[in-house]
Amino acid sequence: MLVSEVIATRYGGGTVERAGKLASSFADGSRTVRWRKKRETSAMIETAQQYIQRITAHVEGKQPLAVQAATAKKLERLIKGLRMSKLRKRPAADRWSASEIVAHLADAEIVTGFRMRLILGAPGSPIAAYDQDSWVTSGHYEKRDPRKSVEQFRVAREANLALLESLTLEQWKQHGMHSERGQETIEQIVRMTAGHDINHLQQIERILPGK
Ligand code: NI
Repeated sequence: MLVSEVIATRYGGGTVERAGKLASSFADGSRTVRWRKKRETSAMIETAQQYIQRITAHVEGKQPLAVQAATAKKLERLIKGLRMSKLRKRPAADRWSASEIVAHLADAEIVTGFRMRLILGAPGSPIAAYDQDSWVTSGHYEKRDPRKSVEQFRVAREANLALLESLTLEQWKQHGMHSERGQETIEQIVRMTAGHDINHLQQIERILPGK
């Protein structure tokens, strides 16, 4: 059994309580998420701890590495055959389009890959948070080709999974200090990344019904 499979098995049970049904209504979030219900608008501030719980609840009972390995194909399937205009259409003025979501996933995978390498190279390193909404604007996500975003995601993900497979058990326990979430080990990052995948896959499914 590979080291990564040992870790995956360990995570199989899942210990985090379910965040509840409300969680599926969240679009996304690192610090602040906006919760929209019908046409009403209500803003909720989500703490770092609530974010961790909400995201990791998605992987409860699942193997994070298996989840991560399946995501690129799921994204490909979700956007397959759809016109660019549909993929770039926002469900509401302040909600991301499917194309923006896959651009976010593609960029987030680069961030995650960098963070894991940072931790492995110098355990205990500080990890800077980033403003994902600002990246949508500054990175011109509205101009991204969603198929290219999925390809970027797939390649970055494969590289990161290959790195994880090579790690020793001690390396899985190494951590960085996230500026908002505190100590985060490679194991936790892998688990959160898998939950983050599911969160956004579900979000895309809601935007593109019938897929
Ligand atoms: Ni996200």
